[in-house]
Amino acid sequence: MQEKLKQLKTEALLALKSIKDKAQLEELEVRFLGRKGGELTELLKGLKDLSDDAKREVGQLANEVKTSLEEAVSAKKKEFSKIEMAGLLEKESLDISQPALPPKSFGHLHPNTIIQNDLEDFFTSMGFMVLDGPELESEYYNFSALNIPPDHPARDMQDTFYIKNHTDWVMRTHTSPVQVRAMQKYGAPLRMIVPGKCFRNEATDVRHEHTFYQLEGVVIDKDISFAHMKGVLESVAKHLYGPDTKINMRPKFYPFVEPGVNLEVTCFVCQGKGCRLCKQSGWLEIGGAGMIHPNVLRESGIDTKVNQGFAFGFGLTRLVMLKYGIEDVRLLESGNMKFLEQF
Ligand code: FA5
Repeated sequence: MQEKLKQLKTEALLALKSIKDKAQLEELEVRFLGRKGGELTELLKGLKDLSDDAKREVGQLANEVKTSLEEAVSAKKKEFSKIEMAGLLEKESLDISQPALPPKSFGHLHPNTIIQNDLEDFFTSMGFMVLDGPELESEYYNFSALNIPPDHPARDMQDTFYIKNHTDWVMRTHTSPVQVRAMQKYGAPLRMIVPGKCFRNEATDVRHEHTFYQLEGVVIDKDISFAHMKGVLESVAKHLYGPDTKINMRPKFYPFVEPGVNLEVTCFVCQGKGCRLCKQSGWLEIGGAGMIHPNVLRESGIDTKVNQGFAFGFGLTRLVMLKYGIEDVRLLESGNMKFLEQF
């Protein structure tokens, strides 16, 4: 039996040498050391027929064989684990010199942003600063400083979102409050524009959104006249819509300018002949403008004896609609990818 044990050990160790993977190792473990039917277990069943002395001797040898086989199997297991880990690490390794994969799709600018960027470039080329102002505005800057005192009916022209428990705060209804902020900060002379988001409590339709963009502009200097204003507004219209575009200015009341005008451009659908979109007028409204009211200049710290100026407020959203022939303003803020992917 001792011979058989030694032979089993030699055979098992030899077989272990040619093992190539974990599965083969498991098979081998079951074959030699398995509790049920393993070769060593089977061999040891013969122990019971031996004398006590022989049992002791053979038992000791059997233990040695079992221990050395178990150690050899466990060493092989560790070897395989190391190889497996190295393989995993190799798979996970990061080659930072490898060129990046090409992106599957590109994002792009929103049409509002395209026109805003374009107009910022256009105005900076004429020496205008580009400014920003708060969207949550004080009631003072949104109305009072613009010559619209509390309880004045002119406040009804722009229905507002007030802030709960802060009745002196509003979501700004136009970009005009930044006129006053800019004059107070920079004084005269001044040339600036403010593109930005505005909010109104509107019954929304194809032309009116609760959230939309305007682009405000102010010019203050000595001897600034209505003619300068007309020149700037006309050059914007021609820049955006082509050299044949004409502008029309109709008198309109805005409390912060005098005189004030409603600014229109040639309808892009009928080229001025009259159609459904322009309500047969041949013109489409794009904003308001006028010579800044002396009350607003004084409130902003401008010396009205020396300086005067004009202001304009384009509906930037409207400019975008006209540029791209968008018939429903609500599409612009809808997040509708089918619509946005066209730009
Ligand atoms: C104003 O907001 C004045 N602050 C403009 C101004 C500035 C006049 C400086 C004089 C001097 P009005 O409410 O008309 O004016 O709006 C100007 C433009 O914003 C409109 O012509 C229109 O193009 C756009 N607009 C107004 N309300 C909405 C709306 N709900 N949705 C989309 N565009 C709008």
